[in-house]
Amino acid sequence: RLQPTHPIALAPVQAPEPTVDGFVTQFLRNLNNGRGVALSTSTANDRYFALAATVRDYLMARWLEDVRRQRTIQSKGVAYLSAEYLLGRQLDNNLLATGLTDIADEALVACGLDLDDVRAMEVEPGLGNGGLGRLAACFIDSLATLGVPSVGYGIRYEYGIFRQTFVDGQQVEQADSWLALGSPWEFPHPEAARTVSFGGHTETYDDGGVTRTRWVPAWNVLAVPYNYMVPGYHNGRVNTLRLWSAQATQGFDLRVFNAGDYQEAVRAQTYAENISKVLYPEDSTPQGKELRLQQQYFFVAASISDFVNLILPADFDLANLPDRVIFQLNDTHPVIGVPELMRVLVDEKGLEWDAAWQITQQCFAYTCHTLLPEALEVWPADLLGRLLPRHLEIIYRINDEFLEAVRERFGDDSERIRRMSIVSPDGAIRMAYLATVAGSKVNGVAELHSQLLREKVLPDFDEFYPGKFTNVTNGVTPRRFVKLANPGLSRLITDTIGAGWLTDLDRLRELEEYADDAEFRSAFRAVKSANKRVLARTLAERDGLTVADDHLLDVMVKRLHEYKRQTLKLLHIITEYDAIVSGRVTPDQVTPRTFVFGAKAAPGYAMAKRIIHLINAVGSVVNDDPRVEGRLKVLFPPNYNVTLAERIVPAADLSEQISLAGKEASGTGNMKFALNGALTIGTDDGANVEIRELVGDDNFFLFGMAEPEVADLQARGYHPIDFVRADENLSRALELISSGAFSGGDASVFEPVVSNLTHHDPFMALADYTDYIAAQKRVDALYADQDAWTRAAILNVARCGFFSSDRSMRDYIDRIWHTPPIL
Ligand code: CRA
Repeated sequence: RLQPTHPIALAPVQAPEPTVDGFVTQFLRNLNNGRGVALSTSTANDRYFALAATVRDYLMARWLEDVRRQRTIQSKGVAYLSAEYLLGRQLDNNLLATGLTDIADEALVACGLDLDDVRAMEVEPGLGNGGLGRLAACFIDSLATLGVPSVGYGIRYEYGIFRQTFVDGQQVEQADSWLALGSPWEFPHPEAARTVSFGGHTETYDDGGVTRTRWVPAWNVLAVPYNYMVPGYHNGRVNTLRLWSAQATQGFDLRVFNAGDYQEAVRAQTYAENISKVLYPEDSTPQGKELRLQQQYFFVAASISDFVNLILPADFDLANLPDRVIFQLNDTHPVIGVPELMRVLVDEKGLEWDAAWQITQQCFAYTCHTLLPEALEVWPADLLGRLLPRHLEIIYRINDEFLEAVRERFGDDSERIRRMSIVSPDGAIRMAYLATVAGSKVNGVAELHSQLLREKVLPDFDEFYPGKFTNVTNGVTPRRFVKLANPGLSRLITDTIGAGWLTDLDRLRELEEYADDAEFRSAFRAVKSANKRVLARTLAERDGLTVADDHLLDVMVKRLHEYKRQTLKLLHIITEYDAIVSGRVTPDQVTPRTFVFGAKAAPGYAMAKRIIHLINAVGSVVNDDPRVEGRLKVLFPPNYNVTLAERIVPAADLSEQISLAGKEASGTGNMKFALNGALTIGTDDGANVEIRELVGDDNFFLFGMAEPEVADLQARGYHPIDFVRADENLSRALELISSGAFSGGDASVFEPVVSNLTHHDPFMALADYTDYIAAQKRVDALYADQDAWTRAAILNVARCGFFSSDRSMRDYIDRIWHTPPIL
């Protein structure tokens, strides 16, 4: 092989000069050579692509070096397996990581361009539904910032989470064609494609005197990796996110095409490509669809093959696999990876079953993200057997051996065996149980959630596997959700306590003493006001909405779900409205509030969609009523996403975290708001509990039943109508809806919502209503004292450093992964 001799070829890859001149030169080069246009004829999209390419160029040398280093050091790394990554826009984040934001700004001005105009061209990759997907994005940011070798594996959906519009107040979904203009951040590597098989049957064969099993699949697809840079913050590190795209193995059939059957010629291609076509828009509830299982197996099989066959050196001894990798299962979606690794080790690499099982158990760990029993994935055995016959056999054997061990320990307790079996009585595969049996650790995502997971969802497993269960409370990246989203607050913090807090968020504690400093408080308030004006501008441009700048901004943004109780929030709004229009209070007795909602409903979730309709209906009545003018306003901008969150969160005064206790596993929006100086009104649920403990009861509006009380009421028998009778405000609010006051007199439109609440109310909104209204009165009282409010808001910021995803990652490393950073 020829050796390089040129000095440039011998030197490490060079980044362009980190100066305005260097940036301008590189930007124009990318515009000319990369886009094939001159500055004078370029479109906004050309300029966005050239800018992104320029940022990439600055990161490239570090990325190539990190990839090289991770391969040569061969230390243990994390392979994070997640069906979702809700990344948000990349440009600002990547600019921030390089520390070149100001230089880029100046460079563009020097080219006669405005960074904001170019920014606006970016379409966010919405490759996730909500909290779980956004969490994965925060985690890979923190792993890069901590310098931990890791790869995020997932799916490159051609269409991400749907774009939401409202037509007559009702949700209408549109395809999210985020790739329509291409993406400047991805690097396709078709030469590194993996083949993923499906269907067929299994057979035994004689392998030199040993009987072995093999899978004879019926069809294959190609998994083509697309790499994305995941830069650490100011540490010169760049990790990789690798998303798989499905392609047909042999493209279209030219023979059939020539014979004139065009559709048939591309059928295989279309079928294969459907696998990565679209994200399932379900949040917290699984979709038992064959295509979904195909998606799951597709990305997990490709990822395991990538790691085992391409990343590891060819002579690697697989007995040592646990020293090189931990596959983290982000909920049950990638759990099919467990039988897949067994299949690879036993069938492909020739290991003995027991040895393979030893290895597999050390190589996986499982994070559960829910408590809703209906949200735990279960696959019918016949579906699994049809699609992945070998995997079904492997699961049965794992289950047989597991149940044998249970019998050994507890005797032939058939009730217990039935409860613990990975295969349910009706023959379905319980993926959470499989993950628990196979995982070296199982964790919940907040203290309360982990406790309930052990005590209520998987108690038998907790008893059987002492020490397997642990907690890692979720976190959020302060780079995106404080520094980028809230530059004003970031500047104030740095001016007050100095730099360095963005990677050491506990340092926010140093702000505590300034809560009593009048000058700091007024600076803090000024930041909040400025953020409200930024939001007002955004909503005006984006949706034609107006935001008053003297209102308390009361925000509830999250997926639309009955357990999250958007209806409880609505009942509060209706109660306030009713109090004014019925003359029981005068408008000036009401704190002026703007209520902001953001929420997408799963397209098949009829009740959630009806609640969206109701929010819009209440909004238009309230907003059009001159009697409440200047006092109450309801805003529901459509298509809530990461980009909009970055505007809403820093502007909020009040954060609504009002799920029924015991239902929200953690929540992560709650953390973002508190870190940006909003006060929380919330139940004792998920991470709210930890937020309240940290910020203190005086700086948090707690209301509602705690989880044991919920369980108690459930056991005694819950009759929502009792609560309607007991609270006149509540019965009036419900009556207003039933009377058709928000549906032009047509009582039938929202009848299903009211009747569901008064007869079933599965998430006990009515039981918590009275206490919720009382807590809102405490909100009003504190808000009336701006100094006291601001003090509480500052203490929220100062005491929430714990919720950095850097801390979450350290906890995973210490308790589960044991993957030290490489320096
Ligand atoms: N829907 C939980 O409901 C949690 C996130 C991230 C969720 C949230 O309370 O903050 O996960 N669960 O841990 C989930 O997706 C499949 O379960 C969520 O995002």
